[in-house]
Amino acid sequence: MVEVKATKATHDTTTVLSWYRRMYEIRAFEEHIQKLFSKGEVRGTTHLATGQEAVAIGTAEALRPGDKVLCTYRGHHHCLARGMSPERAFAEILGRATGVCGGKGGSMHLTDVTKGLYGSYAIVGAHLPIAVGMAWASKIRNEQDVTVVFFGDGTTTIGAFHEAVNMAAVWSLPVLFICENNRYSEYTPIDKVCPVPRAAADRAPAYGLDGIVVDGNDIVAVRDAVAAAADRARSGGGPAIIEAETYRHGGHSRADPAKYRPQEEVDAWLARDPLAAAERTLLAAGVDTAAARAEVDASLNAAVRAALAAPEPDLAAMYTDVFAPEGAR
Ligand SMILES: Cc1ncc(C[n+]2csc(CCOP(=O)(O)OP(=O)(O)O)c2C)c(N)n1
Repeated sequence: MVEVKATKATHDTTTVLSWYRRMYEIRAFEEHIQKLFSKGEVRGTTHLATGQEAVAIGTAEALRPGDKVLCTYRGHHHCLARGMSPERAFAEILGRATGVCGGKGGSMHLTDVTKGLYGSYAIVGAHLPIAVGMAWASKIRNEQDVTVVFFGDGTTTIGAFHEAVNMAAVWSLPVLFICENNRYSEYTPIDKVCPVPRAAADRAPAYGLDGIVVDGNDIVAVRDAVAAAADRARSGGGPAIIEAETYRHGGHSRADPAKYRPQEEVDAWLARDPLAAAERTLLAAGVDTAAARAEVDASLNAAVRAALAAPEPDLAAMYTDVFAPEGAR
């Protein structure tokens, strides 16, 4: 087991402010989604990642433009961190034609290959073998890209996780399995269904890998762990399993009030909120954060207005993008 500790080094306030701004954008984006959902504007459901923003920003900081990312239905933060346009993400979640998938994917299926985002997947574990296939393609083509696949702790109890990690390890593929351990698989605490304390990292040795554990609420620790694993993977060192310990502040989905969680647990994790921590660092250094928030708020408000004003997809769009004979676009 390798634990990547948070670095004690201080970072210049410009860098911390940029991380704060990006985490705040994700948080505010999801607050808009929650409001739109309450007004009945979002069809189906939506899964928020409030509290998990540092995993997304830390990973995005470590990746190169050509690297590929796959995530789950809880993926707004990964998509925004990787550069998806908030306006097109809003439009997608609102089912508008200007959305990243033409309004046909919704909250659980955000995708934008121009930003290296190869899909959000609602079937638990289904995307892990896909990520392995993508990493295999990179290896065959002699490309230097790594494929990153995010999943939750609950996913480690599904067969596809074990098949994917096994094949990636045997073929030494450049794929990073990043488990966002937010301690719950829907409404079930992970320790009720998983026999080891670290759902992903403790299982890594069974596949000949080191289990890497990192504080998922610390951008620097996440960035360093991912950067080291990516460097190794690019030079033929094979896959890595990184378990980022974090917490979702809310329920599993918008329909879940999350009453099953002990209040002390919630309070302890709220005290470790990565956004609030970045703000404390900045305020202690005398940096005002209000201007950054105002700027983000103004741009997100405009993005929501534009998305709401956009048309719904044409009925004929139902028959397009069903097959990809020329590959993904
Ligand atoms: C194959 C499959 N089985 C069950 C479900 C229902 N389901 C949706 S989310 C979820 C829990 C996943 O938990 P975890 O992997 O920890 O991800 P998190 O939601 O915490 O990010 C389950 C069982 C599903 N979507 N797909």
